[in-house]
Amino acid sequence: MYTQSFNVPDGSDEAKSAGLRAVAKPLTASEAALQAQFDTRIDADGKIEPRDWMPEAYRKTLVRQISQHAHSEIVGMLPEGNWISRAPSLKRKAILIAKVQDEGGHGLYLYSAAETLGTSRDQMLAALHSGKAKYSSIFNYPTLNWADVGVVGWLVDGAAIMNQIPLCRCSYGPYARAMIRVCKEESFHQRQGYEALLVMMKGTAEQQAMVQDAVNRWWWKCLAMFGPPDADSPNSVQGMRWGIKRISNDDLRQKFIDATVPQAKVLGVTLPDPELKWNEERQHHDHGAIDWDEFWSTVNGHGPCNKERLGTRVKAHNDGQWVRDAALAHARKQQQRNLKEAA
Ligand code: FAQ
Repeated sequence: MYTQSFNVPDGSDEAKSAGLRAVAKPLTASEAALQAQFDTRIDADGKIEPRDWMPEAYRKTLVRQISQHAHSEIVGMLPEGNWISRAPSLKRKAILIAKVQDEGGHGLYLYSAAETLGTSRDQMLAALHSGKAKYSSIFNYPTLNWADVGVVGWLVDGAAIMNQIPLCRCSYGPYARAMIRVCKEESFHQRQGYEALLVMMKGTAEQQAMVQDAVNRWWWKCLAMFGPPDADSPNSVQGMRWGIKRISNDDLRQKFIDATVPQAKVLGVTLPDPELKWNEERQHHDHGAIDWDEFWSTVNGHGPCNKERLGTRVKAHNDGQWVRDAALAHARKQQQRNLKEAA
């Protein structure tokens, strides 16, 4: 359904002409040479690998974005996980278990990608658990009924794919490679959600109303997932100059809207925006205003489920301490046995 090409224009020329460099003032001549090498590789659309020299700000930006992304996948397991025990059939239950498990896997690839930048998983988790690190705003809203599970698949995973396909071309190799598999799996997630909704829309008037109600509650939140408008996005220009982000927040949001409108039509639901209409001149849909105050309030910890989500994650981490202790004890024993055998 989402076939966004891997080689869409990335707008980086704009950033280049703005004269942005990876680091403003290299400290030494050898650093300046390394910086020049790095810039040349970025300009040539090459990949940066873990052992390559990179500016500290590039490393920091990647750790910030990749760890936030990992946290989003892990916290993102919770709204749908809540419905595994209440799925309406064995088939739906099996699909949902597989999906939620995939999200856990995505979190783990992404933590591993971030670890290659020299930040430990413990550090990243500590930042999440203390509320210092961000995760996607979308997972602070509740899934009230089964239609919400379908809508999360259709719209939340749909928005995630739109955002993540360009990340397959990210300049940092481990992140780009992780995203290829993540995107393939997200595509299955999006389709299963859409298919579940198609079935409900062929059902009773009550089921149809449930789908419409869920779309009404999730639509605007999904548009905010792409991040603040470009003019208010402090990280975008540099992120695009470095080839980490390839398409801006607003452009991705527009692509998502344009792709979703025909899908809503096939499904038979109305997207809850009276200002949503095709603009012949722009060849895009115009849309109404997003409530950025609500977005920031949610990002800053005051959404409907922030406390519950973080509390659940911290509890799961603490409850799992014995597993980590046991694994470490086993590894130590194994190591001692190997040493004894080698002696
Ligand atoms: N929520 O300057 P920008 C998924 C923050 S995974 C919370 O534009 P940037 C799979 C941003 O971090 C969904 N915070 O930042 C799934 C920054 O704060 P900071 C997650 C947000 O990095 C599906 C500040 O606002 N996907 O859904 C949000 O250039 C179903 C200023 O923003 C990713 O993480 C937000 N929505 O662009 C799982 C993809 N938006 O860090 C389960 C990778 C912005 O300076 C079920 N990430 N902020 O303190 C990205 O592409 C980028 O980081 C953006 C933000 C586009 C999210």
